[in-house]
Amino acid sequence: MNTASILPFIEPLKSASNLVIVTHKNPDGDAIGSSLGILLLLEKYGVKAHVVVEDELPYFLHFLPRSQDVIIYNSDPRRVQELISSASFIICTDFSQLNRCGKLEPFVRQSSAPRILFDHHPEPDLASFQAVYHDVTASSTSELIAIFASSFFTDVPITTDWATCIYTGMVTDTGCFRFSLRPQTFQIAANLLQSNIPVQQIITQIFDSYSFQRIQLTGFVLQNKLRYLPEYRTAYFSLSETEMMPFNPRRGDTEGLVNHTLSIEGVVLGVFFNQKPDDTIRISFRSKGAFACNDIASKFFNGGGHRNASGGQYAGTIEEAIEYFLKVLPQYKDQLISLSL
Ligand SMILES: [Mn+2]
Repeated sequence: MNTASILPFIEPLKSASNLVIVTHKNPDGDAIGSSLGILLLLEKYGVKAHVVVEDELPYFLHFLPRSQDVIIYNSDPRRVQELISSASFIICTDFSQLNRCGKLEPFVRQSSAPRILFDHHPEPDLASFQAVYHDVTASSTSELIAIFASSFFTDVPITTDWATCIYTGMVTDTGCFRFSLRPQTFQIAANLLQSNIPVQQIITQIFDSYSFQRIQLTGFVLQNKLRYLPEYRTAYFSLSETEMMPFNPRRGDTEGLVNHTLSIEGVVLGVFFNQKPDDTIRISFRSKGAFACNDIASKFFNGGGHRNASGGQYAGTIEEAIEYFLKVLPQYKDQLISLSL
């Protein structure tokens, strides 16, 4: 793990004022969990800090302590802009490229405050940060925050709220401790459990809080939209705005849908093409084992991410996006077919 660059910032962080924590747009449990984790940690030292993000939190993260204090750019752009421009430090969490913070990117770039990155995505843009606390083998950014806290911030007690945020991030990014695991992940999780966190509530909120319509949407996808290509060990589906409308989707309702593709025996690659309200096509990739779906995302769909979970985009129609994907797929046939699971 690369930690050396952060050492000169440890003490200044503890006495910082007007610190801003920025995470990626369309935030998930790790983005918010790790951001609130840093917030709660630094507040112990009297640091005045704010978490800012482009768009609103999905409903299932509203249970997180202090989530109501996250400031949403789309609701209050001027406030977020002011906070960033007057920040003495900018902490970035859970993304490796600054464009992942969306509309906040220009303000973050304009600021003269030192930028510190906490992240576990491959290939961080080192040139955009003064310090980087990064480990691609960590299950989540939240796991990294836990290590960071236990390395440098041991003079303050662990609180239940803090542990709840960190555990939520870890549970999210590991799919409830199914992947991206290493021994340390469980050691940290075990420590968090000792802090009296509401484990059952966290699991219920993250994994078992779907609306009835979301379950019906899942049924529609599996019955009518899922395509299976056994010769490529690939399954994919698409959803247009029009198709989703009858299910009255809430923000976050398509989250995790793509994982159903991998439930099919032998499937190595799963893809979800999703038309967004702004007409762009967002594409989610999931893969099993050594097959690196982020290679497809970064080479062909202007995206990236983790080896087994990544995303990209396509400018055009859903049909064109699928056609393009199907044209690219044969390049990966040998890899997909030869992979042992
Ligand atoms: Mn993450």
